[in-house]
Amino acid sequence: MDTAEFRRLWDELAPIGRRPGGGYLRYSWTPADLACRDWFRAQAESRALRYETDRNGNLYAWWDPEPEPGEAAESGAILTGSHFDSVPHGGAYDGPLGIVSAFLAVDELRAAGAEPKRPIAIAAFTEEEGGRFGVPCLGSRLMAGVVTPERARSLTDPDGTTLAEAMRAAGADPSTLGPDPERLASVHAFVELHIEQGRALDGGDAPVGVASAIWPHGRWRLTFTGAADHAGTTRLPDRRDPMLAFAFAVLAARKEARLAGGLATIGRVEAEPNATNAIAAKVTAWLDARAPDEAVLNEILSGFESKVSERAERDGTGFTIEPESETPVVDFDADLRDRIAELLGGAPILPTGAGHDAGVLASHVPTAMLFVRNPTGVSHAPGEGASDEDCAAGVAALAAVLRDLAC
Ligand code: HGY
Ligand code: MN
Ligand code: MN
Repeated sequence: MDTAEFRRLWDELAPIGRRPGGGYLRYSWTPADLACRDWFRAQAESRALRYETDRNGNLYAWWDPEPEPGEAAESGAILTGSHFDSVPHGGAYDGPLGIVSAFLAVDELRAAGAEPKRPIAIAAFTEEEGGRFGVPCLGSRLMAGVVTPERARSLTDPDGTTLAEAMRAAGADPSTLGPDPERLASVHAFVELHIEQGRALDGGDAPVGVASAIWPHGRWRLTFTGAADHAGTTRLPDRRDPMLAFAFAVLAARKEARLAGGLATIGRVEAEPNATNAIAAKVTAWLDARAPDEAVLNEILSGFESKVSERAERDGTGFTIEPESETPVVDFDADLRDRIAELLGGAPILPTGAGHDAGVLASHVPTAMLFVRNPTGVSHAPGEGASDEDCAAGVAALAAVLRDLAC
């Protein structure tokens, strides 16, 4: 795969959803998402790949085998692909790199005259980031039955629009949402290529690594409640200001994570009434916590919850913490992992703290991930990137894996 071919296809998709500052706003079921879906369909159809949308709004481009007369195709599809949606003002590569690379890998296999013995499908999963409706990997979790269609339909975005309303406004039908066991059963293996979200590969010789595991992680909604009042006339002792426990919580999250050896982030907050000259009535924030194992994650959460509860009580304010999504540790299929690492000439094997649809599907089908070197490690931010050379190497690696598994 030469870099010019990668760059040509990459530049076709790159403008969709890009903001003037360089970050991306590709929220599911918005015009940017619909433009990505149109792009996906055009890529599928221009390659005579069978285009399909499943009951949960995930997309597929199928390269179906054409067995010789009297022969039968092997059962079980090899799925690859990733997601289009981004975090607010996220980077260009998180998600789309796996989809663009999959189309180019199919091109490379065809150029080499390869023919699939089993179906190959390129997938684009919806709402992987949870950037609009708050639950990550929603498309794959619905397919796997991990999230109920009722809960999904009622999820709301920051404007209060439900997923069902957003889908209908986009011309999609939310009544079909639900588990798709037959589809899962039809998958022989899933291999997701993704930009590395970290710097483990940087400085090494290998442009592509293979995932071993995804750290256990989750996101929790924090609600701090107090008494709205006048900023200029309410004595300090008379205040029940929820901002105090919120501010304490941000620092407590960091301290508990540091002491326990994990990660904790509070990067999203909403204050009501959000007025300069009024004491807040309510503060809502979200905790993202991750750790190398469940014990450390639980240690962070229990320390955080007890200390913040104590502070809120002292301030005469309310505090609740509710899980929005929790992902147990994911260990990718060891045989598939080792087979791919060997195929790629002894590619480095590394864990990640980032969640992926591959992490959801790993409980149902043999699953692997390829990571393309990210020289800065930056992700979920406009500075995310990888060199065209490494992206082309990722395409070649994915093509080799698809050939090994399907042709
Ligand atoms: O947030 C994550 O871990 C992933 O990038 N969606
Ligand atoms: Mn992401
Ligand atoms: Mn991603």
